[in-house]
Amino acid sequence: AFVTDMTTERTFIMVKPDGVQRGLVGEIIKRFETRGYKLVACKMLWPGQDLLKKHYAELSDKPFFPKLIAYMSSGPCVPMVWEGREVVKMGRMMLGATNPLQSNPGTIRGDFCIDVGRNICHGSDGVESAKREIDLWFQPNEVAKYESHSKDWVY
Ligand code: FUP
Repeated sequence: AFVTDMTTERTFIMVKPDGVQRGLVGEIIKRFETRGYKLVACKMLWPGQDLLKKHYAELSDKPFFPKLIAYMSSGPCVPMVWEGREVVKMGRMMLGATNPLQSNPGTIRGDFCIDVGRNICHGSDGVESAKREIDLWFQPNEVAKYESHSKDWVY
């Protein structure tokens, strides 16, 4: 192998209810897979308000908070953990800006949405928040440890 686990980082990516309803789960997974990142956890879950309020605790004072919680609890989500070199920063870059109208074409939001309140996916904004979010959404035994055959080619 060309690379050790020292360079491996994890991020929390989640397809939001509008992304699930619009059939964009596969498209979003495909972009991370083909980029060379490794999927180590994935499930479908209709999140309750308590979980979402913890997830978005930092935003509880924002005027859009109630609408955000209503939107996010309106249907099933697909939370995932992706692993690979600088995946937190690159995941944000692949998603595009929070506001889809500021997301460049070629990004997930820039290609598939136009409304900040319906921006189809979430990605952790830092290594620390990624750890927090992974622990919030997944049990340790839901995160897989396995060797990816593509590793020697993409790194
Ligand atoms: P992000 O880190 O990209 O998830 O962005 P924020 O944590 O700032 O916002 C979380 C979610 O709140 C966004 F994905 C969409 C929603 N939001 C709004 O609905 N209106 C806003 O003005 C800002 C964010």
